[in-house]
Amino acid sequence: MSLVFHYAPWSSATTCLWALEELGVPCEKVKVDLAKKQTQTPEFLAMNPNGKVPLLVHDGVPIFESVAILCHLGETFGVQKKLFPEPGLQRAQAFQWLVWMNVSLGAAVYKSMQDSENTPAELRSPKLAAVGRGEAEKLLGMLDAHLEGKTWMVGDGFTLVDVHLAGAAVWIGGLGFDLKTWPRVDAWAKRCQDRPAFSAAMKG
Ligand SMILES: N[C@@H](CCC(=O)N[C@@H](CS)C(=O)NCC(=O)O)C(=O)O
Repeated sequence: MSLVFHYAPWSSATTCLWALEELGVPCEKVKVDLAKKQTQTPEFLAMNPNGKVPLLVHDGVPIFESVAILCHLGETFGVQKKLFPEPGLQRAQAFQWLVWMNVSLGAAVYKSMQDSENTPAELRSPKLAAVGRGEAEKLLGMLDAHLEGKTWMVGDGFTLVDVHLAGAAVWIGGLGFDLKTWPRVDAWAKRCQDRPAFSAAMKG
């Protein structure tokens, strides 16, 4: 079995890196320099025409998109280690929250960045950013309500769903969303980040 993981530190790849640390599966890690446009080389694009990290190559088969990688890692290595639900309704809930993170909360947070310095001046839109911020705050409220009376996102134990969502919470907190506004989110994210695998992944 061979696993090669292409990543950049502090990027969309970080939660997959954290998942790999939690799972403890042997994996070759290849650091990609985004500033040098190393995801746009012919060699990289041949593996991932989407031109982005994360990229996992499992036995020669490339898999891109962080949520797809997390689901694959979870199904393949996580069930036995109790880090991913078995097939069934809890697994459906795991898929639900992982997808929700990227297409709902993640998209709203990206929209809220439309007036930031990272957006080219001609594309900046304070109005769109305000709409995105409102949407993201509403969704963080939804996450807070979900966590009422719960220690972890899905089922009774810590899973890769916690990895992905709590990793995203670090990113969201760094963008000026004060997580203390959502105390259950704040406490759960800290609980997840206390894990040694999180610190290992952050070292990149
Ligand atoms: N939806 C993708 C997003 C991936 C993504 O945007 N990756 C960025 C880093 S955070 C990237 O590789 N950018 C390089 C580029 O666009 O050239 C995922 O979750 O995997």
